[in-house]
Amino acid sequence: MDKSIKVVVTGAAGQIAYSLIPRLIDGNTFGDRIVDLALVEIPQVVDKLKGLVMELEDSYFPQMGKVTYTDNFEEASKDADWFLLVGSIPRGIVYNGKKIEERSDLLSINGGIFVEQGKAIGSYGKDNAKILVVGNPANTNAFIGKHAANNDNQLWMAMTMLDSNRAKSILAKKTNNNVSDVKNMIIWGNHSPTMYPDSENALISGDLGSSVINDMNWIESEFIPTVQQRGKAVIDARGASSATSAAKAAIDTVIACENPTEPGNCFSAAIASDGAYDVPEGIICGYPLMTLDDGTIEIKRDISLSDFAKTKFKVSIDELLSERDAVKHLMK
Ligand code: NAX
Repeated sequence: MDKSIKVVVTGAAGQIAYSLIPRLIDGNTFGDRIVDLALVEIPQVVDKLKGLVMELEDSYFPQMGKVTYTDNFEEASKDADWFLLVGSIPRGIVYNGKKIEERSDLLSINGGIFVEQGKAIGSYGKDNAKILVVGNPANTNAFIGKHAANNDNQLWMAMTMLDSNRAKSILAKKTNNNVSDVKNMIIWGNHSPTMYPDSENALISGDLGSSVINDMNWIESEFIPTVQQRGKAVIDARGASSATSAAKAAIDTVIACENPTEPGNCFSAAIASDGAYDVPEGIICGYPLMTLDDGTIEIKRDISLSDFAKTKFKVSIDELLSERDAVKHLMK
């Protein structure tokens, strides 16, 4: 295995990145490999990264390699193995005099960024690069970026691990288990309030959620809406969107991709549909995934969805299709 790895992080001066970046070089995420970091920001704030680099230098991370920062995404992309695309305009901030609450606003503001970044990744990133989009609307940003990259050897993902971790925590509390006893917590569909967190196929201390929780009312009226709305609840409580939990989820996704998945298990992220589970091809959809021994990442295809699950999942697929249609003009 190559002893060094290059990771690009956008939005590097933002709040998620502040929690995320140190974890990339602490030896847990990439083991004993040396990690070169290319940190990217917009021109207005790129100089702030000097301070972050100073802090990284002062932290004694033995796995830290070369750390660079720039506002030039193409330059940062050269030969990168991983791209963590965090940079975007988050919900809740005032942008050009308007409070950004709606996904449609996020789509139009952020979509353009991902065309340029996608082209650079396709041309300059490693041929087997993995790309995790965190910046919202994550699925459709990844859809735009993947199309612009036009390089099918690279793997584009959108993050749903935070939703999965949130759902695990709620199921663990409900069933008096530790959070680590809840596995296979699949998030189907879009990283948005339409996502379907699948309690029925979760494994709770080894048993299927459908057999452990016999309370459809709780699932429908509490569990699902709480997971779907958790991002907003954190914004309301904290006055800022989720940061440390989002950073942890990004790290969890990288670790899940870098290490073979235990037989029978799966992890959550959104990738391009190849028609699996009757999802229209191409849209970036939340699926159960497995990392095989050779490092390939595949959709786990043996999950059975109840009629209830299919109805919920369809709502999210329909939303992804409408987002796809809304960004058609960026897909030339
Ligand atoms: P911050 O506003 O703290 O940081 C975002 C940073 O991105 C800013 O420093 C900004 O200058 C930078 N940026 C904007 N455009 C850029 C570009 N073209 N290239 C490089 N940098 C750029 O936001 P933060 O709280 O860190 O959140 C970042 C994104 O994550 C938001 O879009 C947010 O909605 C999204 N989230 C996604 C989650 C997920 O589960 N997929 C959960 C958490 C979070 O809400």
